[in-house]
Amino acid sequence: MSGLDGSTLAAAMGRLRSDFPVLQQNINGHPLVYLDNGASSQRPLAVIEAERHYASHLHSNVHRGVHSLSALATDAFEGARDNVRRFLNARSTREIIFTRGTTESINLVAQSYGRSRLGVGDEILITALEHHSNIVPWQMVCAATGATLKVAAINRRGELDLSSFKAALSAQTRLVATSHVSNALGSVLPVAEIVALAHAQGVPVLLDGAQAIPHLTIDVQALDCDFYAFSGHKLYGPDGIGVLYGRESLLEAMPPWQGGGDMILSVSFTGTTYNQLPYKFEAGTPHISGAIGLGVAIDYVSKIGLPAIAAWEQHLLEYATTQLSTIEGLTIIGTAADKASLVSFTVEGIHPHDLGTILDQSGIAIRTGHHCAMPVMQFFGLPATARASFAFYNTTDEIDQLVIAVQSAQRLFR
Ligand code: 7TS
Repeated sequence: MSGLDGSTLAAAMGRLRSDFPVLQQNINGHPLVYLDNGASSQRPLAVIEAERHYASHLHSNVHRGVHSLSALATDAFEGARDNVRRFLNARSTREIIFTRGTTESINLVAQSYGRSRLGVGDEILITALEHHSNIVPWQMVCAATGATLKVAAINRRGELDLSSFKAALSAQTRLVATSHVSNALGSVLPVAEIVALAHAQGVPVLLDGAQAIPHLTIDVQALDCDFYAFSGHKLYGPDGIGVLYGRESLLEAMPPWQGGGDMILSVSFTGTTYNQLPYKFEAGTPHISGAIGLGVAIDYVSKIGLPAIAAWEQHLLEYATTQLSTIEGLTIIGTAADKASLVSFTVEGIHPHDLGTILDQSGIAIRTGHHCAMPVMQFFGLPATARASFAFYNTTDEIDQLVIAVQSAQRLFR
């Protein structure tokens, strides 16, 4: 099935959707229309089966036992790491660290890289588009070290203001941390320019790829980023598992951030020798079934192909933008020239939470609120927005149903 383009993906939609048990349900008496993929996407049977197979036949601890099950579990776990490496085009599995998700990946860099290198006068540079997961860890490390958090501005379309970014990048900047795609608005950030500008000053760059990973082909060598963080549950994989890619030379120089089993070579009461990469950053028993499920999710997505997924999702984005724009009183928040497949909007006279509750009565799941990006809401002077976020398994019919449900909510509130 590899090499699909957007239209052949559309033709295969019935078969693709049948891979997802969650999508086959009725919610509140209506077929589920799942448009909250930005929060978490659904898992195909292949992933569910892989987790079940692990629990039924392979479960054991990894890297520990000489017995057969431990060896099989270790092989499956390390095989998943190699899938991630290939998916990101990282040079080595030493650069692939399993974490609980994007949030933990960013905290790892903040606590290990940040705490060990930052001091008074040093600066961390983020953007005004960040999820709280790429703000609060830096605030914490700044509070602990005396460093300062700087924020590059955005414009009214929800695009990064590159001149503000350039002005904020200074001789004191020690790290740039930015989202690849904004979860609140869908804006794709100019990460190539960001990396080039930062590297010209010798500053490493962390990319928060939580919202990019299901939509864009990620090649960490082409991006030339120093860290890349993402979560399994936004890539049709399990929750509680995620990845931190890190450039090997940086990871080598960073201290561990959590201590415990697996991250050591030897321990005595006089001192400890740490394990090699990537285990130095994987203290304790990892989420073995989660990693295996993520490996299978990567296989699943790769088989469809990210170019086909991106083409279909761009079609959905354009269709949704056009159709929603016909609704009087509806305002789309975030109109960047380069967007991933999500639409944030407000409807005059209806609080987003009320709208979300009404849509739920028709089986339509959207996210409403500040999307863990309160500074973005503050910038637009809004308490919240409604957000429809699309996966490759969504259809234009589902967008039509969204439009009809918004219009009937308007009649209810009139
Ligand atoms: N960064 C971005 C850009 C995100 O969108 C999210 C989750 C995170 C970090 C945190 O990911 P986690 O897996 O560690 O929780 N975003 C959302 C969302 O938009 N709606 O629910 C979760």
